Amino acid sequence: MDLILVRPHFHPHVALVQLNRPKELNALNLQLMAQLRETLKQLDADEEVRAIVITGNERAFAAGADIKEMAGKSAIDMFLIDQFATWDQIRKTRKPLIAAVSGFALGGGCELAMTCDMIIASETAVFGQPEIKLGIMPGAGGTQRLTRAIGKAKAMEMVLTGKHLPALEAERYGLVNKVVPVDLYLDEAMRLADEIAAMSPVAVRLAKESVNRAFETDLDEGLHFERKNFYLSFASEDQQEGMQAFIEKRPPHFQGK
Ligand code: DAK
Repeated sequence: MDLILVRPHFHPHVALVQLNRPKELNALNLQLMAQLRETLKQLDADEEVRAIVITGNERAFAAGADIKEMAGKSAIDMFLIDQFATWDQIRKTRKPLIAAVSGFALGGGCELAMTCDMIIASETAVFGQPEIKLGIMPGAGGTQRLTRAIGKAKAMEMVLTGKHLPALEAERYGLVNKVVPVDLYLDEAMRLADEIAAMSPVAVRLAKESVNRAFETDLDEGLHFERKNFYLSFASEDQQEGMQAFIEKRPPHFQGK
């Protein structure tokens, strides 16, 4: 299997998805991407799952799309394969996605990490968009998401030279939420996922949608969207439970309703 799905016993509301082509540094071939798309679709529909962690292994999150698979392709082949549909579907996952990154997150690997909502990195993680060295350019959101995350000057340098960005710098520029020692990156990502999974799934979904809007619209429209989702959160049983639990000085038990 190019992908391993784990439902860890001690994290009842978190799913862990592991990219599993270690010999190829988790190069993202069509088969792996299709499996990822289907797995995320299934997890998105599973009421027990409230947050999803995507990881690779210590050496590589993913070293990019599979160059050997892409090398002989023509523009029309690429058009007909329509990998963008797969990437778009992954992007539309409604539950929170956390990338737990160690080692290489390059090209499509960096783009996949950035498609997630948050990134926890090990000290050994390196991010990069080296497509330019192959005579192409990023195609799965790299020029857009990297620029929004770290600003034009740094993004331009990375995209035009293929230069890597080490974890601590990535954290300083705001690409990464937190950098931890290599033996802790997965635990830290699972801890963050647990923390989110303890919240109201309805409120989390509405809030994720609203934060994402900040990147897609102007301020007026974003505020309008936020207000509609804010009102909607008052239609949930979780809102009643959250506020009642506060008043009764007890932890809330959110049902996602
Ligand atoms: N594809 C295929 N194989 C890869 C690979 C990749 N991206 N990266 C590494 N491998 C393979 C190597 O070929 C090698 O295989 P063997 O020779 O053992 O058979 C094995 O993994 C170990 O790699 P190395 O021997 O090279 O290991 P090193 O530690 O020496 O170097 C490295 C690690 C990560 C610096 C190096 O492997 C490297 O530079 N890899 C390529 C990085 C890269 O250029 N990535 C960007 C690829 S282009 C699209 C969406 C997305 C994309 C395109 C289209 N659509 C929606 C249409 C994305 C494009 C890309 O990502």
